[in-house]
Amino acid sequence: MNNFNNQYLDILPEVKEALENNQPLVALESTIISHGMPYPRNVETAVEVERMVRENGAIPATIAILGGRLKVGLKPKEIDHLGKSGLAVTKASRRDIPFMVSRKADGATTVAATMIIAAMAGIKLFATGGIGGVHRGGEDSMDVSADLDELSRTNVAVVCAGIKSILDIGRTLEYLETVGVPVVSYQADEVPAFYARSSGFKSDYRIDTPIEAAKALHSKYALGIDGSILFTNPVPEEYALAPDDINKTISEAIEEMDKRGIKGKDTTPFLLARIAEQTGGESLDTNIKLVLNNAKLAAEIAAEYCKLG
Ligand code: PSU
Ligand code: MN
Repeated sequence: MNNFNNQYLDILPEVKEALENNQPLVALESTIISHGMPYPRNVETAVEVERMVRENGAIPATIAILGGRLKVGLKPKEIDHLGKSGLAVTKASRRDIPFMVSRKADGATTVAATMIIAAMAGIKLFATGGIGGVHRGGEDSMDVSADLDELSRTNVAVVCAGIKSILDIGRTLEYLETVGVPVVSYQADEVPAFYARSSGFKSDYRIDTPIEAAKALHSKYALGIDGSILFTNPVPEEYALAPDDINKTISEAIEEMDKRGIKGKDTTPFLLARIAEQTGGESLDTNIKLVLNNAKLAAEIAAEYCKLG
């Protein structure tokens, strides 16, 4: 349901026009800018990702909350502001949106919050790097990202590079099965593990073309089955990190996090920064490449989805 007259939304003219004309659009999140990467590479990446979406036939709409307005499509100045402000901007998930609005505050939107705002605008495809999930030790801490429930209820397909091994991949997949989110891998049989191309876990379905992805999504919504399809897209071979090496780095980062008593929403940003530091920036390079790769696939799926009417 398009709702681009929603009084809380500020939709860039180019995005509005694409919505009105059933042209392909790809939503992009902003937590990845403020909390996922260091400045200035975060801003450079956000700009590059938008370019990648365009080169592959879709209009990008980076989503954030600025001064309490739900922004669908950002101006370069606004992307720069989010990147420069970094951790000073609130990481905003589902629970935070009403407070950012009522306080006229800024929020960098997570996967969950970006999905909500994209759905309000009527955007069907969303590209990111990684989603949240069940954290390691989540069976005790109950640290389960709000992204997972959002995927079960909000009608926006998400293209990501799989489940990062800072998370408990097996439990994350079990949770997604319980809440009815199909996990699909692109040109692969296994769910990729973000930095690495394989996780050892088989996905629910394999697809090999964007048109197959678009058809599955179209069927889901034609049937009135709410929620997302999670398309997992392995990082290109040449940028992938060796699973054993990166898993060792991740385990050490988690140990350090526990020692410092870091919890809740601060865990993911801490781990990403720590891993980038420990790999001498290698993980950051991989992270950027995989996001670009996902932006391309999301644009291709969006283009096919529009053709289905
Ligand atoms: N994974 C990444 N980079 C990120 C995130 C996850 O590789 O920036 C962000 C996304 O915005 C995701 C959020 O929605 O972290 C999940 O945070 P939490 O686990 O606190 O729900
Ligand atoms: Mn959490």
